[in-house]
Amino acid sequence: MTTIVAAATVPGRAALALVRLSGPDAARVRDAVCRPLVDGPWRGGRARRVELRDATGPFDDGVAVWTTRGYTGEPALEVTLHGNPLLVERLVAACLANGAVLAGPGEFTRRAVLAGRLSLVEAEGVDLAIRSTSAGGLEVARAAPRLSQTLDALRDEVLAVTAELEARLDYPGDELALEDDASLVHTLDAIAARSRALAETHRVGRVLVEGARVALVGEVNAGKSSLFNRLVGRERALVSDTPGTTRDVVETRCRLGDLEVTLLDTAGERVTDDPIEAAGLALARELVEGADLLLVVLRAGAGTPTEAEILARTAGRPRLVVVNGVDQHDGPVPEGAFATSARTGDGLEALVAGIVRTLVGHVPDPEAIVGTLRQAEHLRALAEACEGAVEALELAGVAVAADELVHGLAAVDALTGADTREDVLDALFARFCIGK
Ligand SMILES: Nc1nc2c(ncn2[C@@H]2O[C@H](COP(=O)(O)OP(=O)(O)OP(=O)(O)O)[C@@H](O)[C@H]2O)c(=O)[nH]1
Ligand SMILES: [Mg+2]
Repeated sequence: MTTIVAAATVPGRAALALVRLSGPDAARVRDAVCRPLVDGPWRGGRARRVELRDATGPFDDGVAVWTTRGYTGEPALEVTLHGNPLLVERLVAACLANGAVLAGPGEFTRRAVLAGRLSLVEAEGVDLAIRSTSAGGLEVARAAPRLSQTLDALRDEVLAVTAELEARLDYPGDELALEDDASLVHTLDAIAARSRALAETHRVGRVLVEGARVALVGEVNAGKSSLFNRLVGRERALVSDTPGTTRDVVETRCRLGDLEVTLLDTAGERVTDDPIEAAGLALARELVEGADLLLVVLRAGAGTPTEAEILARTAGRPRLVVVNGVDQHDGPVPEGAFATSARTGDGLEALVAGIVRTLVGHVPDPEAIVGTLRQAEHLRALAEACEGAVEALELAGVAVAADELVHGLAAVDALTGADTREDVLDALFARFCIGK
C-alpha cells in the first residue's frame, strides 16, 4: 500500500487549507515535512503547532493532527496551513519528494472502505454530504449509516431464505425444511416490495441532492417569461406583449423553497412559418424532455385550441397547470391548477410551494431515502431476484429459486461493499474529488 497525499480543500485563497497524508510510511513523511514547535513525541489525536518545511527550508506554520489509525484505517496526518495555493502545492510537493504519491479521486474514502471503516453506502454518504444542494439532501447524507443498517438487515433476510432453499436441495428428505413454500413466498414478496419502494425513493433523493429541472411551457404570450422572472427573482428573460418574444431557451438556477432548481423558459407555442422561431420551438421540446417537472402556463380566460393541444400533449408528464393573468381575468380555474398573476405576484407563493411539494412530495423519513442511482439500481436488481425466486418456486423448482437469490445477495453485497471488487470501487470513486 502506498502513502498518499492530497489537499482536502479546494484550490484558492482562504484563511486555511487542509492537506492529508495517509499510509504505512506516513510517519516518515510527516517527520520530513513537519517540525513541531515544542519537542516531544507525536501522540494520536493531538493537535500540534508545526513548522512546515521542504528541501529549501521552512515555508509556513500550521497545525498538524496525527492519528495512528485514522479515517482510512492507516497512520495519517492532517495538516492545516495558511490557505494560499502556493503553500498547499509546496507542502504536497514536499510530501511527494519524500516518497508519498498523489491520491486519486476519493482514495482516502476508498481506503476507509477497504479497511472496513465505512460501508460503500456510508462512503456515498460522504460524497452526498459534499454534493447536496438542499438541507433535505444533507439529511439524506447524514442518514447513510442507517440506510446501511437497513440494507444489512435486508441482506440477512435474503440470506435466511437462501439458506432454507439450499438446505432443501442438500437434504431433499424435507426434515430440515423449516418453512413452507407459502411463507417463503410471502417473505420474498415482502423483500421485493421493500427493495422496490426504497429504489423508488431515489426520485426524491436525486432532487434533494442534485436539484431539479423545471420548465415553463405554454402558448405565446401566456406570461411564461414574466413568471420565470418572478420565480428567479430578477429580470432575467425578455418580456413583451409581442407574441413570440422568447425564442431561445433561457436557463437559470434559482432556489425554490429548500430546493435548487434549474428553471427553463421556452419559446411560446403557435403555428409559425418563421424558421428561427420554429427552430426555437424544436429546441424547447427537446430540452423539456429532460425536465423533472413542467409548468404548463395558460392565459386566464384564453382557452384556445393551442392550449388544449399543449394540455393533451403533456398529460402523461409530471406537471402543474398554471393559469396566469388572474388580475385581468378572474374566471374559474381548472381543478388542481394554480392561479397566478405575474404582474401582481398573487399566487406565486402557493405555486412555489406546489412545485416543491410535487418534486419531493411528503418527504418520507430520510432513513428510507436512497441518494444515488447506483443504490437504486442494485435495489431493483434485488427486487427482481426475489420476484424471480418466487416465480421459480412456483414453476422451475428450488434449485432455480436458490440461484436467483444468489444473484440477489450479490446485488446487496455490491450495494453495501461486502463485495469490494476493484471494478465496483473504481466505478464508485471515479466521481469523488481528490483529497476525499
Ligand atoms: N395583466 C397581466 N399581464 C401579464 C401577466 N403576465 C404577463 N403579462 C403580460 O403579458 C405579456 C406577455 O408576457 P410574457 O411573459 O412575455 O409572455 P410569454 O409567455 O413569455 O410570451 P412568449 O415569449 O411570446 O411565448 C407581457 O406584456 C406581460 O407584461 C399577468 O399576470 N397579468
Ligand atoms: Mg417569453
